Amino acid sequence: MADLPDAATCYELLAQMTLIRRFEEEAGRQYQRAKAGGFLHLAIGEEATIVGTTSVMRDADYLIGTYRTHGHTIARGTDPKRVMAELFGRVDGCSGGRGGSMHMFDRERRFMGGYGIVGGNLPIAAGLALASEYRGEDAVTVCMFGDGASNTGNFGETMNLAALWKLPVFFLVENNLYGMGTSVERHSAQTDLSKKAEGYGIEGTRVDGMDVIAVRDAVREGIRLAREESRPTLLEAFAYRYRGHSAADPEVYRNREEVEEWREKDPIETFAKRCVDADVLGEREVQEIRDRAEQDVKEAVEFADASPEPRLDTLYESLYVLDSAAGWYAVDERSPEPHRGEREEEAMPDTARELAEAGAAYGGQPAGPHPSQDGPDDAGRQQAGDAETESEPEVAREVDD
Ligand SMILES: Cc1ncc(C[n+]2csc(CCOP(=O)(O)OP(=O)(O)O)c2C)c(N)n1
Ligand SMILES: [Mg+2]
Repeated sequence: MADLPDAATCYELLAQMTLIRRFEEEAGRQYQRAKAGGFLHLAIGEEATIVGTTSVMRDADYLIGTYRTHGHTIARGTDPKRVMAELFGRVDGCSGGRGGSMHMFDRERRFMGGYGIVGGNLPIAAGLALASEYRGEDAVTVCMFGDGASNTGNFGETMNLAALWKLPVFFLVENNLYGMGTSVERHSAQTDLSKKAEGYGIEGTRVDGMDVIAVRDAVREGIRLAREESRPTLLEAFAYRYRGHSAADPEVYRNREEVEEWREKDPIETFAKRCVDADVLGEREVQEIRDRAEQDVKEAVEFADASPEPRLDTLYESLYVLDSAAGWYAVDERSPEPHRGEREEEAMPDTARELAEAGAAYGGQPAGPHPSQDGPDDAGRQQAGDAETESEPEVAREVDD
């Protein structure tokens, strides 16, 4: 077992893991109370992998993750208040309330998201690393993704280019044994995921992702190789999510005993005990950390509750592509004059509301033809028109993702 670092570092590691755990427990509770919309994926049980990794990153390094990244955002230094406000869809959220649980983002702290597309963050990580190299920055990009993501085409494509171009990137697969309800044995021909990039020239190692110190040491070396030798490597960290894949998971693929077995190895409890047994931290300090986390999370909820919802007339701000939902067609029309949906700031409040309601109602519809298939005008107006005849737009809640 690797040696413990100094007391101040141990305190900080334990404090971060404890805060993330409390934050996510509360996020789950707030979700049940319908304070947070959309999907909610909790990483409870995976805190040592998260904190072990970020604790050896420099401020200038980039981190990019998946849709299970509340903890990663907090560990990167974003105020939990802003993370909770994002879950609540409020203006003070770290993505302005536009992203929600799956799309945390903090450019200032170089946390580059937050992606809902499994494996979608991998090529972006290579792009970030390429940009750093191009600009002569000393930064390393750390890319974290799930075991399921290692099966995507993006994985192979990214590994190939990262190795070929010797990019300053470090890959970490958070192996929590399942991709949704499918175990690694049932979804991957190669179950030793650390070997999965070997054919591309990327070496891999494995680490106990429940041990924050072991993760720190393994990640430190991976980052060093990326920074000093431009050598990308892959680390497989074994961890376990105690909660379901998302808030709507009947968990038929595993039994209670398995979850209990992993709880015995809880990354926070075992680390706290180790620190106390080694006299590096006292019981009093451990309690102080718990109380502080409790208080921070309470304040985060209060802050999020008090933060306003984004103004309706800002609905179309910060959108890159608008033509993905019928009723919200604006940039798929190519003529130069402004079109419906483009000038909400200047529109009368009624127009903004009408557009927002059409879009929200469409969100509750079964998937129909994309507007561009039949021409934006016909299909788009048809869908929006249909929705208007319904008395109450159906609110889309999580069923599956
Ligand atoms: C390209 C793509 N395919 C499928 C999905 C649906 N989906 C969402 S999460 C998930 C499981 C991914 O598992 P893993 O990579 O192990 O990450 P974990 O959820 O365990 O953290 C799937 C299949 C998706 N979001 N994107
Ligand atoms: Mg997984």
